[in-house]
Amino acid sequence: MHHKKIGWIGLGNMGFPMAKNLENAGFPLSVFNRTASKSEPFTARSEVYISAIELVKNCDIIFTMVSNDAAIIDLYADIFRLEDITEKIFVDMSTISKELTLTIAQQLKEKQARFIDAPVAGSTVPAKEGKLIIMAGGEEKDLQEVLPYLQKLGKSVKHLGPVGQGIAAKLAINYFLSIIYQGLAETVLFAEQSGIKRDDMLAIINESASGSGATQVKTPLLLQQDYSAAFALDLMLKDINLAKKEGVNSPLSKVLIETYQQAHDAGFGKQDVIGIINYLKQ
Ligand code: NA7
Repeated sequence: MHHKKIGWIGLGNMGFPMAKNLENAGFPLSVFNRTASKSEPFTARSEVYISAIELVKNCDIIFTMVSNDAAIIDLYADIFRLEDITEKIFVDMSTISKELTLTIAQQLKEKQARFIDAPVAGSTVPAKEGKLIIMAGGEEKDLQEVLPYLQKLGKSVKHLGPVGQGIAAKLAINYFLSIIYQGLAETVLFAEQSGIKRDDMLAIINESASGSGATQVKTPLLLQQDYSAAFALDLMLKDINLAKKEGVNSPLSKVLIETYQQAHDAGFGKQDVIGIINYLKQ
């Protein structure tokens, strides 16, 4: 049987552990990252490329997990220079705009290539454990071809419709998360203002119906005051702005955009998203 050659572009906080899971599963893997040093831990078992274009040439299925629209635009500017990409499947797992998703998919189609948007819910811990939730948009037969790989990255893969619908679902779930994180930070600060210790309040939240996986994940960070990014505040700001672009126009959305933007402007953008608390308590 012909083994498909799998390419992975983007070895950031999310892409690195995800690519490692594919490597550990034994798939023939090729990797590329703009900053070459991040590819170093792959040299023993995978093929490391120093150009995205060379990787794409040599692979059948190409995953991308990069920051934002600008990164995807850069990468595809290179990829579209390739003469023949017929039948290749491109799977973008980044969170980018729906508009760009549809544009890239269309341009690939014109070159007889295929596209799936497959952004994820879950940050670095579920990424390491292969327990992400994957929201996919695209043709069913294309999704079937990439399913064996997606199943090594996630605990569930949901096919939500044509290209763009994965991103649509992702923007909705992250909108909810942005509410939870700002709500959690505001609640903890309110309780502290009334003399309730942070660890007591977090224990109450997590034992109560208001607790969730999201509050539990951020609890140790809030207690240890460790704000190194599992999911950077700037990435959340990007996602709420993408949701706005997609038409979210609720009362809360306006407040969220304003608060996360101000937290970014005040210099908290590189912290974890729960670092919103540091902005709010100023
Ligand atoms: P990170 O940890 O900020 O990683 C971003 C990755 O994107 C990293 O590999 C970057 O390469 C890469 N990148 C950024 N800009 C470019 C350009 N212009 N060209 C090529 N590669 C680029 O983000 P996460 O892993 O947390 O998140 C990834 C996505 O999942 C994001 O959409 C989230 O919202 C969800 P570098 O190492 O900086 O050279």
